[in-house]
Amino acid sequence: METGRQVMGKIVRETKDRFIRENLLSDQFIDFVSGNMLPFDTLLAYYRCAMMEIETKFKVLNEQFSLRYDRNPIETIKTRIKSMNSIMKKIRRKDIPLDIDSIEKNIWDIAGVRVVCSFSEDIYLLAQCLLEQDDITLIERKDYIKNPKPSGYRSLHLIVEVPIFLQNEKRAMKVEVQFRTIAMDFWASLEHKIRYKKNIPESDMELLAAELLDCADISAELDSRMENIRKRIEASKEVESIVK
Ligand code: 0O2
Repeated sequence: METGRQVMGKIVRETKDRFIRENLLSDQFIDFVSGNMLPFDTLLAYYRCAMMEIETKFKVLNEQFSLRYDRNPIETIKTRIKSMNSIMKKIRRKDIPLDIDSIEKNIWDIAGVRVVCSFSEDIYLLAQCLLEQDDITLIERKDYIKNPKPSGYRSLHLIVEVPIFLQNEKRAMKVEVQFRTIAMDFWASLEHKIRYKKNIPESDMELLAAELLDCADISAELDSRMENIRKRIEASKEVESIVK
């Protein structure tokens, strides 16, 4: 004799199974995977190349800054290719056709480069240096530093196109570049982890969101105070060099 709990568990399992069969394993999805694996892998390889191009550009800029100003504006550079799972979720959310051309045309963050800087000013300087390069085309700019998201999220997002040179062709590929300070990155990483915790009761969510927003304000304040300290040190260095 099954208990009520076991019956409920069985219903949940069956519903989940049915959902996967009907949604994720639809004929359309299976056709897409079996017919497009090679072109899809090729597309991902192109995105990896584009990501490397952008990463190299930032490494070069960092080198040049360290020679010229005796400091590195970039703390870390992280790169990632969007997982198949996230790409599929985005296709569903944006309700776009399930084919390679449509993925390339509509999903702009398959290749992602995150540049973590020491100060907010460095973010704008590096963004400008990147955009001034003659092989870079700006597609979209979202400034969540000047206009933070309601969650408190701050970061400068650029979607750029960069050419990659293949054996017989030149191809322009889109890359999403996210610029953050260490404080912005610290907040976003923790907020992301907390947001995806599945066992937080709905009743606690509102309170947590308010708390996270407060933490975002504190991190913005910290960024601005650190930037002021740097400016003061630099100003005093200038005075010293004039006096000498
Ligand atoms: P992942 O794994 O980081 O790629 P769009 O891409 O235009 O369809 P949207 O939401 O308008 O969708 O893009 P937007 O605002 O430029 O933000 C996309 C990315 O920014 C997210 O990627 C996150 O990396 C980051 N982000 C945006 N808002 C938040 C936030 O409130 N908190 C945190 N921690 N990160 C945020 P994905 O696709 O979610 O995932």
